Amino acid sequence: MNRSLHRALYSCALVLLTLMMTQTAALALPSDTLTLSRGWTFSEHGSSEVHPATVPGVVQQDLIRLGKLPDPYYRLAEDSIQWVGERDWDYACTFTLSPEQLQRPSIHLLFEGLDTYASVYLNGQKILEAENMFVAHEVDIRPYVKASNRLEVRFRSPLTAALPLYEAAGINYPADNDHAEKHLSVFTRKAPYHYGWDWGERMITIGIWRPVRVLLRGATFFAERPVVTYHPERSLPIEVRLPEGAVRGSEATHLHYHLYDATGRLVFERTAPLADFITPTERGGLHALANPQLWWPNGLGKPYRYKARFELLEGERGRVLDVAQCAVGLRTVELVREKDKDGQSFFFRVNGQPLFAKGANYIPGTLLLPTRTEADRKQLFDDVAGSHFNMLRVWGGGTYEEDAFYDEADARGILIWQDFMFACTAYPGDSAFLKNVHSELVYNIRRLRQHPSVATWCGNNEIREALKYWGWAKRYPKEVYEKFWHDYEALFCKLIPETLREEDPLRPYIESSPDTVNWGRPQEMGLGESHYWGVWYGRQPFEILRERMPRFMSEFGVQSFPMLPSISRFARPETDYDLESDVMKAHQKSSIGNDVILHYIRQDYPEPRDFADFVYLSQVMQGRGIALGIRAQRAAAPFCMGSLYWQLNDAWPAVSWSSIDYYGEWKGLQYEAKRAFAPIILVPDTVQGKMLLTYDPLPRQRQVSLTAEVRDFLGRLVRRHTFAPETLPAREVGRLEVALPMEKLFTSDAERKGAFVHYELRDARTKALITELTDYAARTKELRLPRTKAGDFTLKTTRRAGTLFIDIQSKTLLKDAYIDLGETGWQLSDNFLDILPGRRYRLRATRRQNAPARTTTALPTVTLRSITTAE
Ligand code: BMA
Repeated sequence: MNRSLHRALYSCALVLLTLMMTQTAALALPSDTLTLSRGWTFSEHGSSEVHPATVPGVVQQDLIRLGKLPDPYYRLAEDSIQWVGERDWDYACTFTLSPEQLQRPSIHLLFEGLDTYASVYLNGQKILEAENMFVAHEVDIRPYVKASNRLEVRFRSPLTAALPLYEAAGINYPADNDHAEKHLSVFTRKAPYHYGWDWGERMITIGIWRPVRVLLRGATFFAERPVVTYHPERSLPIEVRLPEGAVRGSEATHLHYHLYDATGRLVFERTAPLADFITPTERGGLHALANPQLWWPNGLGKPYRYKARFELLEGERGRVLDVAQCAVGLRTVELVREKDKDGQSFFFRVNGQPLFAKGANYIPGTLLLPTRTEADRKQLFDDVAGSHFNMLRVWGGGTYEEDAFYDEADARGILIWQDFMFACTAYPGDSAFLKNVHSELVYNIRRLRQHPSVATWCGNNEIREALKYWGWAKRYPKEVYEKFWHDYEALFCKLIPETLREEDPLRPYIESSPDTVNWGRPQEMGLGESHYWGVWYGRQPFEILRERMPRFMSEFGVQSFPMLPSISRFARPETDYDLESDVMKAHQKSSIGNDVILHYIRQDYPEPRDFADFVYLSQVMQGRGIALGIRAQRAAAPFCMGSLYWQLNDAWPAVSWSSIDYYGEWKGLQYEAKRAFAPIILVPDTVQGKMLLTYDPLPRQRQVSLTAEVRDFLGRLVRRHTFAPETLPAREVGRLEVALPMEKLFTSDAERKGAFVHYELRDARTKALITELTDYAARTKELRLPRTKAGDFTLKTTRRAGTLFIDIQSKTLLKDAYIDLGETGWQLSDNFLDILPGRRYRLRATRRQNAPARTTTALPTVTLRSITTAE
């Protein structure tokens, strides 16, 4: 390599002098922070080939950038990328400190995340050994730091690092999602899904995945932020507590605390000795506030946030030694588990009000975690808040998300059910493992506890269920199986709850999800929360979701294919557009997947005609089926008080249970979920002959009127039925049952197969439309749908500024119409809808905020597919 280039690569920059506080880091960042993000290099250990490195980043992302690794998501790339995770990699950079900076009493190096096994050297001196990607490391480097410094981070392959532990244990742990013969993943505190999953490829990433900073502080500083909690039952309801050990150094005597409202107006201020905040007293950390604004979840009010600012003072009016700030949301969250006549309740109460949880399970949006952008995050929260979600479960096989994720959840009113990162396998329980996990617990609990959005902690995903029902008792010798239980209890029944009692006593803890109910034991459904997999794994019809009703549905789902424009980004139409092609099989990680998808399509829909039709029908089936479940669960309130489907998103382009595919395209399910999670919905049950009006708490009572119009598929009115007006009471999760006179709506078999019923719910006074729904008295495949001919419908696309308008009108019913723009990156105002005969539709399409820029100004070619139209 050319020497000057070599030198240039090694010369590192001191970057970004931030004179700002971050509001979210658990460790209150001091006023003087150097972020080391430039001038890094990386090389394979032992190789002289040195390349510029992205920090934060992982080796794989740089190798892709350098053209040394293929796009890991394209076609069959998976096998060819595995070598990277099997090798060791070195990172290095240099940085300088000015004479003034070297004078700072405290100089620490902060790694916010190292993935995973790393030895860190500063000027040749080893300063850190890391072995957990979920923790930050802060090292006092004052003894070793100089004007010019060389920092080296040497990573070992997580596979070779874990091998001795595997061999010493003498057990191949269950971990069936770990796509290797030896299940090494359980020994390593690294995102479990990196090792593969039943929706994910395997990519063992390695690198400095979160920022590196030099913290230049005074002799006294905040090592932890004060914690603000809200206790409405007390006369002084706001508590500001300085956790023990939160202040380093000996100069601080007082804390100056300010609280600002959302407009920046100071609403409270106090200076008091530290002791009055360590054990909060009315002279210090306890106070009231006139008219406190509460933080509310999406749909129930504003997610109001105050801003708190804390100053450490030397003397009551003395020097400011350090500053910390954070957003504060005043709210209470309880998880109510009370014995009742049906078993045991399971619901969240927010600010005293029972909440029906609406949302989905979230997995990391890529395997290359550091490549995610702010636009990705904003788009994600736009998607979920716009679809009326109020909760996401951050599932335990991924990662604890970055601070900005929880900030966004706080700002959008999305409650977070936060799993600890353990999923679907037994784990070791030796003291070294538990010690490592303990540091992970403390770090993440402290980092996240100030977020009003974080509603509950949960120990793990499905491990209790697995121990009981996944056949491990037979698969392993008795003593091994007993060890699994013993280690399980040490971690989830002891270490985690004990740590939470110390660090975050107010927040609920669920030991394992599901907590009690196994889907194969319907008699248990009244006891709590369930992952209902009778639909999908049990191949039961969707309609069973009306009967198998848990107290809270925390997972249920079926798979579909990604959108066709998305498939075109990872597969080649000529060779790969076939269920049996190697590429499609490689992107379907569930061994039973395509068979089960076809099973469910055949229940309700005509046989798919070709690959594209299969893709389309998989989405119609998934959307309609899961929405049936969501509606039934909402209609079963207050018995059932939550509906989180599996799964919101994808980590790579895959056939999966997601409702938004890897490229951000909404599948049929996301549109259906948005409708089914709307504040007021109609839930018809044509079999039982009833209609349920189901609604989230309303600010005031509402008079509504319901009408039903039966029309044939050419739009001709068959009959009209008006129901008596009803009153929806205010302020409760409600349901109102109305008898559906099915025999009056459809009077013959011909009508049942040749007509639809369109319901409209209107405000009785203003006549404004609240919600509408089209329903059928027969399965789609039994309907006598007219074959759509050319000229039966019109589709016109126009553009005004950045918005496309798509106008549709049809003479015949277009059942399950899917509007395809032929390319990814567009957000449609609606899709996967029944286009009713004679009605005009105008859809809007805008670019998604994280979509790549288009390379053409031409209008996209818009096509329409429905059950009876091929194109
Ligand atoms: C759920 C999840 C995942 C899995 C999914 C589909 O139970 O917790 O582990 O991907 O099932 O099988």
